[in-house]
Amino acid sequence: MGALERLEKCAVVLNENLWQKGQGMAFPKNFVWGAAAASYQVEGGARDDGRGPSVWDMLCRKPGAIWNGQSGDVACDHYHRWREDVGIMKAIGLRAYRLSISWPRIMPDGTGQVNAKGLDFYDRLVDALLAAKVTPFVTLFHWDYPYALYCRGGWLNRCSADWYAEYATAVVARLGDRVRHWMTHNEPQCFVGLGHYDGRHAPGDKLGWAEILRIAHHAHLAHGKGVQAIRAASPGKCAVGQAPVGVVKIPASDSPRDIAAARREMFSVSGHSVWNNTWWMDPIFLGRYPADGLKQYAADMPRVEPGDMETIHQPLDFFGANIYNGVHVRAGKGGRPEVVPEPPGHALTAFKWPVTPEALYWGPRFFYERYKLPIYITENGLSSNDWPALDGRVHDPQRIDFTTRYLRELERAVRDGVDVRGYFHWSIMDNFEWAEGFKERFGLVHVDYVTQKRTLKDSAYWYKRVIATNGKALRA
Ligand code: IFM
Repeated sequence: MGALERLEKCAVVLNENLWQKGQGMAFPKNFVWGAAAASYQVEGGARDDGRGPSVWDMLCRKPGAIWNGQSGDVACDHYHRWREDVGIMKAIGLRAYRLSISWPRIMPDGTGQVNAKGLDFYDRLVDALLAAKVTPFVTLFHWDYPYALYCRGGWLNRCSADWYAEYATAVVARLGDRVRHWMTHNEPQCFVGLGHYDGRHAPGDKLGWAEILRIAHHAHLAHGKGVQAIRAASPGKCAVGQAPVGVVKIPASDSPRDIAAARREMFSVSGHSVWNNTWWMDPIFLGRYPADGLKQYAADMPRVEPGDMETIHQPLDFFGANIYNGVHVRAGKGGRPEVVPEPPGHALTAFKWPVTPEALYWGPRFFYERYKLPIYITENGLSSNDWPALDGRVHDPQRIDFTTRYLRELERAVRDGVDVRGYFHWSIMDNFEWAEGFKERFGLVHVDYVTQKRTLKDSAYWYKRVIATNGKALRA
């Protein structure tokens, strides 16, 4: 029996006893209850104070690219309303807020000249968060890539790793005395795959597979050089991680065969698809590309120069996982993994994503087994069709139900020995959902994009109770 299984057995017995006495609560004392957002999705202020254009500004101008021709030009106007927004975070009792920095706000040309006014914005925001006792968790890159760099070849250019490190240095040199938690990239699968392979996201390219692998390698290198830059520029101790998409496979039953099949499927690479874990995570956390991927992609592999894998494989402090759902898998003939489709009528979010709470058990558990780092759920949530009702409130029972189910599963993972340190709900407020414009509402807080009025949804009040009770309210 492996260490995790042994730990799991003890933890289950221990916690079930406590549970019956009504005291069982697996979330650790300092569990980080947070919410997240990203610069281009909330800030607006697209032309303010010297911000340069990003690839998203460009894509939003392309006819037909974004739902109803919308853009993040104004979004939630957080660039001007950050004081009010931090006040809302404080009122909810958030322990942490995961924000991202807009690269073209800091360096309008992507490299070189630093825009002091851009840094000032984040400086004020960080101070306000700390004053409100909300810890900032900062992501350096959540997709708003400087257009100027795209014109220099963007991620196809190997220099992109050095450009990224230069930008990271500028940010950390300014904020590192107060920000202690850093993430390099958000969901590289998306900005590489959606942005450069199927073209739905900025910059809207449809490149070949060899180019995609090259871009992925440069993104890995940027991560590695970014981590080095963060550590070099940070005046004190800091924790560094990344927040990839967690592609989760859920065992169809508790049988060891199904569990093994799901694990195997979760850590395998198949075909010309970016939707896997190991191509993105193994180089960073283990220092090597996965063997099955190397075999399949031999003809398209980019040049991996001596020292690249060492640069990519920097010591990290945590594993950030963005998990929204998972796919059920069982052991077929000879133990071969087989996908089990959801039954007809299975619950879906407004985005038509399946509701699969166990993803927040098996995802963290499998990632912890493989990468052996403390885990933060850096994103989880749903879009739902909610609006201010006649009573003036925003009723979003689906968000409460969804999140209760997912958090109960996360707690089960904690009880079974997985080192989960925090949970960030996506999102603090409704915002610009990329190619879907403002159609999908993911927030705990409703935003009226015409008046910019913020209304706390029922789920925000519910989350406040969850935070205040360190999760006990999930059982109420
Ligand atoms: O809004 C996005 C976010 O930017 C990245 N992760 C998924 C969210 C919902 O689609």
